[in-house]
Amino acid sequence: MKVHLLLVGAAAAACFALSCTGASHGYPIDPVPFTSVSVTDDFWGARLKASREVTIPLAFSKCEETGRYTNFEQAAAQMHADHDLGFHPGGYSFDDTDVYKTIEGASYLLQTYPDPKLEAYIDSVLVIVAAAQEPDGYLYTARTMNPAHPHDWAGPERWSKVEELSHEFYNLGHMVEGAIAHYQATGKRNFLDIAIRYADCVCREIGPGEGQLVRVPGHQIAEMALAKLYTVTGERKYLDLAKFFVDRRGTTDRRDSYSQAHKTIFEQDEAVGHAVRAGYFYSGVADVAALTGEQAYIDAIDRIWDNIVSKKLYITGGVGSTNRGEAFGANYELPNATAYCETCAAIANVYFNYRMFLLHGESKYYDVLERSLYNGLLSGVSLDGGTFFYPNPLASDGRHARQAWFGCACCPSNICRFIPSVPGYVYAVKDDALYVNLYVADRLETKVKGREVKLSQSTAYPWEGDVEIRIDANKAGRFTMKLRIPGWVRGEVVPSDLYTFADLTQTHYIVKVNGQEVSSELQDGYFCIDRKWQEGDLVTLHMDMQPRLVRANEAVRADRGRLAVERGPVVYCAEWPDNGIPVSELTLSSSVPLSVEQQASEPGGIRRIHAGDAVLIPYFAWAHRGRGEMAVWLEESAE
Ligand code: FUB
Ligand code: ZN
Repeated sequence: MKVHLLLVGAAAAACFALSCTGASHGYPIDPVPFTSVSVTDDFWGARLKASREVTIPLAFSKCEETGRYTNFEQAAAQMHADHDLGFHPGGYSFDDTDVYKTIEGASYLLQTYPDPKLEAYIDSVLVIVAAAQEPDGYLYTARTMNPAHPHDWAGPERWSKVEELSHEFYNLGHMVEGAIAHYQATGKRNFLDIAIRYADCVCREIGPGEGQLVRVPGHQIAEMALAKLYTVTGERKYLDLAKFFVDRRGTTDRRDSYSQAHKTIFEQDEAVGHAVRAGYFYSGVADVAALTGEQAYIDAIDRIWDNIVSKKLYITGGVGSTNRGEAFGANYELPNATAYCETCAAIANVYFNYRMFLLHGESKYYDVLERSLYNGLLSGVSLDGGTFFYPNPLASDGRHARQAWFGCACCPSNICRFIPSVPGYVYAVKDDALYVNLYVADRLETKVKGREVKLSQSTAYPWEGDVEIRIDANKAGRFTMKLRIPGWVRGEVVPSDLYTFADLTQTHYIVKVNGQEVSSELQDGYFCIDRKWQEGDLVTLHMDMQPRLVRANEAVRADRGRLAVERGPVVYCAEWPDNGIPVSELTLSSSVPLSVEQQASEPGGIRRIHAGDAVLIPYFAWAHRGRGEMAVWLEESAE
């Protein structure tokens, strides 16, 4: 099978980019961009508000306070000086990316909530960034501020340590991602042009040609970013470089599993090494696969996805079990208290599963995406948007607490750019089908078969399993609405035997159109309703949302003899303030009655679960009441 190929220009609606004039993304399924979806949801509305009012202003203030902008100013000053100004490149060699990532998140928000003051602030930051760009486009303050004594990780010359820790290509990747979002949101080219100049510099200096260097990124992300830059500009050289980075990995000087360079991608079948690098790599491979149509890439990421989902995925959707190299562990090595589960790795897992859906159209990828989103990713930021986790362990003896920022700030700045992009994950379109992938109250304006379709979704998901979808306008006539029926309501915890439900509860779902129950065989996990839709048509989906007990595969030693609780897409944990005895002494039996409680005072509509003597709260909401014990997996008792 070949995935369908490039369609230049006319595929505007299909592009990741808003005002895309470049090339199609190449995926058989078209994303519905975040700009087409207005969130009216309590759950995600509160997250977007926290992003706007707290996370993004905080991140910009941290960029100021920690000298991120000073780095650009010093690079500019040194470039124009006739002597060594003696600046010392401290911090991390990728500190520039926090600026780019925060602009990216702010740009998504600007699209939905125009804010001239924020836009002007970003413009002023971009003036500082632009001034640090070398005449040939190179932009990396960790070298430019002191070329004779660059950052310890930078190496003596450009690209000399790019396969190790210089992060020169990582900086490029985040710059391009941020610049494209900014361009889409504002229509301004001031960031995009900076990014294009740096990308052009890399295209000139790196590649298979004579006089070029053969190098691959130490830390991936440039693959995804360059593929996206290709779709925005239509310039083939960016796709060629993305493909070059993918193809040459494992053939250069760097050949280790930490950076997924132990083999070529075509020979890989296991998720290994640094989990963020890995997730970004597999996502970049998916983009290149979509754009080139080469099946060998797809075969490789299919194998790796199977490995993750059957042997390396936490129940929270977190990945990367060990702090040794911030990496994937061995198969079934999923410790709880020492689980690393970096917030960035959960974000990378969402990127990867999203792309797998766009390639294959099966709901199982969204089942994994949703699990990461509502659990291992969301736990990375506090409910108020002001404090963050870097690792997200599944058990704590009380030493964990979210912090307002980190020296290595990859996670908070990734939260900055990810949360505002969530509306872009709700729907997708293919030919005459509209996929409803996430249940989020919103209003959608999109096109199916090239014709306008408007609908509104209302729901109290993830707390309740009832969803209403009303057709507000339809110029597309007949089309198929594909409702994702999540694995959890079909009796499947994850699309593998890594976790299974341990109770005897049967959950059901019911779909009605205009009050009449309809039936359909699921296709690839979707309930398909094919009809000539009229304005006012109402689809309702009811999903039973009983709390469920989960057991891990026996091969997961850390979870042997333990049970966990989840309800709908939300994984629960026991935390110290709610339980009269130490969390480590709480037990669950497979027949324990589970009941749901909602207290009016609970923020964000949170439901607790009572399981015998244990009181449980959503995992993402832990660590809001001071330090103390927490556990997702509780010991199983006989009765
Ligand atoms: O190297 C850049 C980022 O810093 C990685 O993605 C994180 O794991 C942290 O090491
Ligand atoms: Zn991180």
